Amino acid sequence: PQKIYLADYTPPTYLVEHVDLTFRLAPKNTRVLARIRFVPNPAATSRDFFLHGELLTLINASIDGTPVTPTLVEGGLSCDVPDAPFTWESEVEIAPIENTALDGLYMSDGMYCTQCEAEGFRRITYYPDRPDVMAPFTVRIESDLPVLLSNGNPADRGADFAVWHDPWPKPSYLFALVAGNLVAKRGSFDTMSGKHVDLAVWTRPADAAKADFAVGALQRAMKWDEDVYGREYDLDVFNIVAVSDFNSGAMENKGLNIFNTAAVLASPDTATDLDYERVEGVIAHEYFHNWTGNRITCRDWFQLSLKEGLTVFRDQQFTGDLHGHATKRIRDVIKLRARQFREDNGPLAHNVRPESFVEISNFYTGTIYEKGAEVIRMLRTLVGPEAYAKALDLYFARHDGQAATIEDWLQVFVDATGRDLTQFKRWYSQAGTPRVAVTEDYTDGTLTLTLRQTTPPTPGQTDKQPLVIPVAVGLLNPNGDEVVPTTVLELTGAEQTFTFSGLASRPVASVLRGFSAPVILQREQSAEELAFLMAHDTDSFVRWDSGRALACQVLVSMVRDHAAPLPAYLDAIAATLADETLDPALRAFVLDLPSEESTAQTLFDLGATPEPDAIHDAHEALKNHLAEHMVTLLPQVYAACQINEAYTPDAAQAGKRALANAVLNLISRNDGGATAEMQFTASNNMTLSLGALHSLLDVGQGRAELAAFAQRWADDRLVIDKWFSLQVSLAAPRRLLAVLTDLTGLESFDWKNPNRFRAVFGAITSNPAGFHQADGSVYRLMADWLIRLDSANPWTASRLSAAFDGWRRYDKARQGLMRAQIERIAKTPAISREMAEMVGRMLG
Ligand code: B3K
Ligand code: ZN
Repeated sequence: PQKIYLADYTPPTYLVEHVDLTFRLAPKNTRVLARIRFVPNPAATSRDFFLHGELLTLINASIDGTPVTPTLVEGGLSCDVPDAPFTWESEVEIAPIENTALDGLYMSDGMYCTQCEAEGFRRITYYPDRPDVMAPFTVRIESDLPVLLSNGNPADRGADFAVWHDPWPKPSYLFALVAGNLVAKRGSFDTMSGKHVDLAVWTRPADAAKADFAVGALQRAMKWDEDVYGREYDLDVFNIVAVSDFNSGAMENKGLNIFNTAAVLASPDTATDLDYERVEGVIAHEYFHNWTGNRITCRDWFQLSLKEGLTVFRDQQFTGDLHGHATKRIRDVIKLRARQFREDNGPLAHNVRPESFVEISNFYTGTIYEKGAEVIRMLRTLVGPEAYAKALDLYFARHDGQAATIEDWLQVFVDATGRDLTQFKRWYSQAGTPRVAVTEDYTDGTLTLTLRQTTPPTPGQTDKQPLVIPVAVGLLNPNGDEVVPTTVLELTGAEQTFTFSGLASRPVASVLRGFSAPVILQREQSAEELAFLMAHDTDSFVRWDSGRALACQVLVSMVRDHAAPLPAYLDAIAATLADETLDPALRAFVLDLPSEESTAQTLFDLGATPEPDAIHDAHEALKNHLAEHMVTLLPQVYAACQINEAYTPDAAQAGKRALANAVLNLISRNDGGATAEMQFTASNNMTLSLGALHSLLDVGQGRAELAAFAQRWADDRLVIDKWFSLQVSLAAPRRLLAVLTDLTGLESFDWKNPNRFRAVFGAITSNPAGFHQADGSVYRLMADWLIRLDSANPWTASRLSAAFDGWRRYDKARQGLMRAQIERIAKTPAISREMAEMVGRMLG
């Protein structure tokens, strides 16, 4: 497949002044009429005229009213055009009902909807489908469906048509259209300058009751962006539409966000507390894109993190401000380590700004999103919050209405702060997770910390340069008092020392507070010191992470040396759990053990070959030890977490429920699931129901409850997705193949629906011992299904193929079995470009 390079960027030859589209909707033969005003781009180096187009039937085309016969080539058309402004008109036919890729215009539950990012607009009409071509759009939709929506403001409405006008120049990837039988949950927002905005969240009639929360979340996001970033909304309406068939979480189309139902609908009995937090976070994320993405967009897709990293950072700040920074940070770090560190440590590692790709759709990754956000967080830490705000103001003032680059982004920081960011920029061009080794020496009242950074080689990048790494450090006295408050050390060299003098006694250093940089800390710490930090650090992140580090040590020695868990660890966990001054949500996190996947990576980093069954057994054994060690404490904590008030998803209640569920999981190991059964029966919300079900399955119980759950929620697809997922992720490893075979044989396994497919095959990665069955049977089944899905929906299939990315970590036999499956996918005739690129990189 053809690679595209950042270095080959050339400006568009023609710009677009205005776009007029008319849609005559019909499932098998929708007609799209386009009228586009082109003007020569003075910055262009040629006058070649090329329009992207895929899966389109061209009916006719004209230039300034004169019919033309363009040359159709793969991926689009070219045509002789004037070296002066002209009007291009075309009519094409498309078949939305046949669009199973869910890219472009497609149908879901009888409604029409679109997904254009990154390159879906070319499946709707011929167009320069690249983000640096920005234009205002007018859209006319002809259909007798009751609700007809597009971007911008409503301009006209008749019995069987609607016209929308979007005055803000936008790239084609932000185009959207929706038509269907939908109902609205409405609200409004008055902006900081007094503009009234009508808000609506559109759903299928059956889902109407689940849209209330989304309206409130949108209002909170609009207010926060005004208060914190000074950003005001810029249209008369803001519409959100919920769609059941959707490849990603949601899409920030101008004024018309389209959402996966999973990321917008919520009600207490069907959504968990985490679902609520996710819904609010995704709504905020898509809303924040209005400025960071839409008003200022990306010059080309290599700059994707310009909008995604920044918008993720903004949504993280938002959720932290609303619900508490401590828990939000821990959750984000868990996700970063699981998703991005894994990617960075394997064959799919890539830069925050890639330099080449075959399919941009393969780069909606943890690195572009979450590492991109970490890079911005570090920048803010380095320059400080005031300078950050000043730089952002400059960014909005200077680049509004433009398609910008990472260089533009960094330049506003240089101009606002005078700081040289040459070395910092390496975060964008160097892949891999840096390791920071910490050693310490204490002599005569002076503590010397030596920090050494190294980044392991990644595909195509063997030579790594030192990065600018902000390492936040604090020092504690042996009695637990803080003697040196948080100080940010700037590590710029390969090795550097930092000293703290005038100390009365040897302190305990708390390092990487708040997870100040996306690095792996390498530090020899005794169990006593980690337990001390767990009990005393003023930084909640280090408190939690010390518990993690200790758990990691314990698990490694259990797997490698068949050791019993350290009593110091069990005592530290019990002490934390019993500490009623600690936020329940933080106590719940302390019970959340590292995943089996992360233990595998730790062992691999230590030079061992991870053995999935042994790791699984060690994790189970550790949970049993914890349960036994805290046999009297657990029911006390559980009792203290019970809530009598009506359900709300707020942080206080959610924290208690998280702790109740975490404790219940251990209690079930002592009582065989009796308490979990009671919780399941008594529960009136999804958080506690699912928590109970989880605990029951974990101890080999729960068959009756699973059946009751399936029956009760048979008509609720999002809840049934959870039902599928839970059974896959919690299946006993040796039973996983049978479970998968049963589940995929059910009539309700609608494999073309991305949520359903992900519920089953996306959950496999959380059951590594099941996935890595020694006979390779699960590898084979997974590959079969990836090949099948790829023929219908390459985007979702190629993303899930990353399940195989860790294949080189395992023993020779498993490597051979996985490799054989990856190669089988690669050799399948008619495999998509997306999938071909992914398997190619994994074999790499
Ligand atoms: N920008 C979209 C990503 C869509 C993925 C397209 N294949 C969602 C988001 O990041 O907000
Ligand atoms: Zn985004």
